Amino acid sequence: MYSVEIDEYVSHECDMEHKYYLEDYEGEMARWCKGCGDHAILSSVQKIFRDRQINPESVVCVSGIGCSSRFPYYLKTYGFHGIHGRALPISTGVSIARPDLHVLTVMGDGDCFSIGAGHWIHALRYNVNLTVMVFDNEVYALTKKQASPTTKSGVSTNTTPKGAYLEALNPLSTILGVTNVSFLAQTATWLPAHLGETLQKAWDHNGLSFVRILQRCPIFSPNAFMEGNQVKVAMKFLDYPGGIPITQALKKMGEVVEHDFRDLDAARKIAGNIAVEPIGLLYHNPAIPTYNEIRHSKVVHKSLQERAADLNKELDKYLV
Ligand SMILES: Cc1ncc(C[n+]2csc(CCOP(=O)(O)OP(=O)(O)O)c2C)c(N)n1
Ligand code: SF4
Repeated sequence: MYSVEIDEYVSHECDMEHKYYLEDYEGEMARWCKGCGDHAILSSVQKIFRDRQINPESVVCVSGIGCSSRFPYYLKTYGFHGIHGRALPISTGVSIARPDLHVLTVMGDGDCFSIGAGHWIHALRYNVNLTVMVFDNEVYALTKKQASPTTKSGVSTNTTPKGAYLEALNPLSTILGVTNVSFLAQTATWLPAHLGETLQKAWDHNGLSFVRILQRCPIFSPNAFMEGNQVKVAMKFLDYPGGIPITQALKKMGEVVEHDFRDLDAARKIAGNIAVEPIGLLYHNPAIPTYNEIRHSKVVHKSLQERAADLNKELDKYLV
């Protein structure tokens, strides 16, 4: 009666090389639309976790609200589907309280650059220890096509039927203008190998690693980056030893420029030209202290007995 269960259990236990399989990171069945770039990001993260044998219980995935923010349902780790725009304060709390866990923050462009903009700037300045991914489809998708800060001017949406009036926000320039920024990379959902390499680099960074992912939404912003199935957005691949590898296949998809990711001024210059999307590592400075380190170095850690003595001293003040 019990033999099947025992056999399965034994075969898993004996495979010492792979303790965790892809299915160990698979949560609910993803309900994103067919062709949605979010699927590519999810499978990239799951593959990285499998290849690196990440313990699912050591990761907390925190999101806001949006199509992108359904990520924690589909990734089988600890998860927190938060409030629109508030993924970063929640992530900050988790990261400070539980430095032993790795926090993966997921937001959409509306979530991060609009309602969450205040948190975005300050989380960067605090350099909280987080891996942050923004899925940027240049529209509010979950609420069915309102203009977001990164919607290009002239693009028709439900809130701007005659075309968006304003020039789009440049998130890369904004990020590189914030004090203490320590990691910025950009990649795209239609470049799976580059996406995977970028996320691995971001994962390894101690501090806030910010990855803007240009994300296909074939339903509400099909023309943002593509024309049918062809990539139409102009791309500039950033190449440098120790950066994100630019393969021969990528070299055929756009111009390649050498960019030293340690040079903040050079990164700002590249980020300033959004007519051509830079793809790669824009900036990396691992020397900037994280807020976690600063915070924990300032806190005096007292023993249980010392804390009890302090409490008794306070209470003694109210004795009559
Ligand atoms: C406080 C608050 N304001 C507005 C909404 C409605 N709302 C839900 S998702 C969303 C925008 C989602 O767009 P984005 O963040 O770009 O993510 P996407 O769906 O494109 O992944 C909005 C405005 C909300 N849920 N809560
Ligand atoms: S509406 Fe767009 S972003 Fe949302 S699941 Fe569908 S394709 Fe993805």
